[in-house]
Amino acid sequence: MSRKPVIAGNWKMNLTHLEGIQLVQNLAYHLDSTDFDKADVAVIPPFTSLRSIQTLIEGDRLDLTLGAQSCHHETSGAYTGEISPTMLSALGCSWVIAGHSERRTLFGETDEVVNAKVKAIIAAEMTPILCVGETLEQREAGEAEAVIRGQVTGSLAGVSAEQVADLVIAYEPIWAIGTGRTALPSDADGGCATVRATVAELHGTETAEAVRIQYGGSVKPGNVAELMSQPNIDGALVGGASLNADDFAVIARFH
Ligand code: G2H
Repeated sequence: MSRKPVIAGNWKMNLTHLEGIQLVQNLAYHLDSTDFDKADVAVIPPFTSLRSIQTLIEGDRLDLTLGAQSCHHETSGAYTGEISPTMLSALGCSWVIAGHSERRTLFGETDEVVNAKVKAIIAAEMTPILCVGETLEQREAGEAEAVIRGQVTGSLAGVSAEQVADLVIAYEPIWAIGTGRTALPSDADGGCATVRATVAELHGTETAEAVRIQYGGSVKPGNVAELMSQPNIDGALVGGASLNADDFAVIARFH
């Protein structure tokens, strides 16, 4: 089965809304319709930039899609400081990251919390980008596969096969995030293969063949082609390199 790659730029807590507009304008200058035929290309800015970038995408009829970095699982209510999936959907978001390792590590998000978010994102008719991945310590202890399996299983509890087939899962080994230390293509593919095998066990091979699995962790212009040539890798979740329009354009045009 051929799966359309998803190249998504996760800006994390970087860029003001004015800087964000400039980046997207530069990015649009580099990409043309043939690029979007070959890959879904998304920008995932901080909440404060969503409205201005949505306006730019709509006004200039760009093929870029918009995503958010997180959300709360409730639709509305007394949750000071939080943003709901409904609000993100109304802003034109197509994607929402759930369970990024920085959310898991720095903000205590468990598989249970991530699972509630995944369900809420789907209910709001957006696509979750579910992140999983092991720490260096877990990898060195030979626990990587069990950690990946546990996170996929826990984060997708109660999500149907049809819903899983439509989502995106990002395998991001924590030791490769923002460190400049990219996983070897074979290791990256191995992690993505574990994600796919877990989905197959949960929902069958058809679902596993349909789900798109990204690699994330220090993806750069110089390593993207080799990573994307791996059989289980269907795109990239890009952090640092997505903050530079030239670099992100090269990554998005890896094909
Ligand atoms: C992993 C990745 C983006 P970076 O977090 O999600 O970041 O490319 O900076 O390692």
